[in-house]
Amino acid sequence: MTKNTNASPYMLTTPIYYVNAKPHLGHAYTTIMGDFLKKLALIEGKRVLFVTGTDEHGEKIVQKATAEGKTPKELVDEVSSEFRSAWEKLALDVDVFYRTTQPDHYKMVQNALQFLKDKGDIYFAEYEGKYCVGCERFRTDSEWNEEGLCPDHQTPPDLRKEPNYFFKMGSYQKELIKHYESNLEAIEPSQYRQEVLSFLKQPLEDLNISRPKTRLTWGIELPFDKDYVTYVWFDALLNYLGAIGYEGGDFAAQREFKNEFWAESHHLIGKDILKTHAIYWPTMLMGLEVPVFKKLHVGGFWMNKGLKMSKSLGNVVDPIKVSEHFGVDFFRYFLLREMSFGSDANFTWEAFIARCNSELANGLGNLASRVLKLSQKNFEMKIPSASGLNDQDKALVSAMKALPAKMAQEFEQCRYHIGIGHFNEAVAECDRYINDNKPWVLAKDPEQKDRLASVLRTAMEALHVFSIVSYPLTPEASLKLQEALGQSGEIVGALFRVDTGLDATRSLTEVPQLFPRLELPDLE
Ligand code: ME8
Repeated sequence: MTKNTNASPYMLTTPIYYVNAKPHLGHAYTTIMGDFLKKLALIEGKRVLFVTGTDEHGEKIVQKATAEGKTPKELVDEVSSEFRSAWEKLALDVDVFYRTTQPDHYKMVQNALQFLKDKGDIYFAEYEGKYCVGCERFRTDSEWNEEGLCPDHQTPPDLRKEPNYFFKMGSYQKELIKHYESNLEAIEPSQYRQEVLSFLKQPLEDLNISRPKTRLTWGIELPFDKDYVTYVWFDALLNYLGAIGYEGGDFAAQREFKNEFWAESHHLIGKDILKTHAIYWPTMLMGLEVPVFKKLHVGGFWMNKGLKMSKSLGNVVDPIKVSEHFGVDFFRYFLLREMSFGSDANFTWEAFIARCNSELANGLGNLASRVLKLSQKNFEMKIPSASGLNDQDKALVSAMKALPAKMAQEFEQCRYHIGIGHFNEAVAECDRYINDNKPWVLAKDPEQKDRLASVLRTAMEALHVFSIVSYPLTPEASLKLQEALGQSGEIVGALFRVDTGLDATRSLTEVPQLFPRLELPDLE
């Protein structure tokens, strides 16, 4: 990979996940989406910083550790490394794996708190509210369902009354509304921006940002009161700045490179944590005098039999087992293609197998194998040169060259599944071209050798485009295809090669099987 320091920066983050249970399909989806967006930015030639990590403080971590007879430290070390290794097994290209128990994080959070305290944004007061330990936050009266339960965790509220420290979140309400009203793309899909703006019609309360040590000691001690630790969300959200080296305190005075990534910061989250990211986080940034992040990308839930897949409900699919059984490409393809980003989707094995077989095995897999085998057989291992292209050939080549822009148009609107649909339609168009031109018939007639060369070269140009645009989607198969075509496999800026076309001085290599047909797994 070449390092182009002039390339435009792009920062992507996932939530940092709680370590009270091992990673499941929902976490994998968000991290895969991050890796997909990273790879898209890479082929566009950007310089990307992809951040994920683990959220290791708070009450539910202590509850889990106690239940398992471990210290919180033992639990967080163990589960954090499971997350790290899960992303390695899924071949996700993470740049920073951030842990909220790393020592520099403690210092940064304490500096940030002191900065806010010194400017008068933090005060001490009595508080009474209804807490959800699963969400690790107080929910307002309207945020409990008809049975009085947390809609995400199906648990009753814990009534709490105690003195605590507060961040003057309410004082930033007007500025926040103005920010969302003037930045129409700050939260996508747009229904979530509407949801936030309508929530902001109510007066915004201040944020309780501490827990007395009599209740909880597992956290970051407040720099101005040793009897309190920092509220877990206040500590966790700051990871996004910690990942680019923020030290707390005066952001503008700290090193230049941070602002560069921060100005292009994209947070990927699930809709369960919209409020903490769309309200708590930007007001914290305003208090800290740091520019608000560029964009929130809000995903829906993966459901299993009508319920959100979640560790507390125990209905989760293990992403490692799926990808060990089927390979990472099929798994990520299905997740990215099946879900309309922002809405909920169901995970079923039937849908998984059906999509992978009909769209990958029968799609690009079959096409690549047909075209490459015919080329190898009839032109040895050379890329055939086309002596003359007819209108149909030219139309196919130009349709393929237009494909990346067509996909990008959908991706920009978060319609990833539709962009991927355009990819499948382009493969189908190329299939039709092959069926119309019947290269296997041309191959039997020596007088048609030139026409055969033109047809196969046209189809190989299409395969070349597919090998590049499929990199974010199915990276292993993309690289195999580039290798089979004898092409470089250089990723950064690879989209530029769509216009230049195949490097015909290279020779083909063995035809790989890109996507074997899948069978329904034995669910036992
Ligand atoms: O909320 N479908 O961590 P968490 C889709 N530590 N995505 C899902 C999902 C599902 N069924 N279940 C989980 C936390 N996710 C905090 C975040 S960030 C400063 C702190 C994904 O372990 C989705 O991205 O509960 C969701 O927002 C995230 O996992 C919640 O992970």
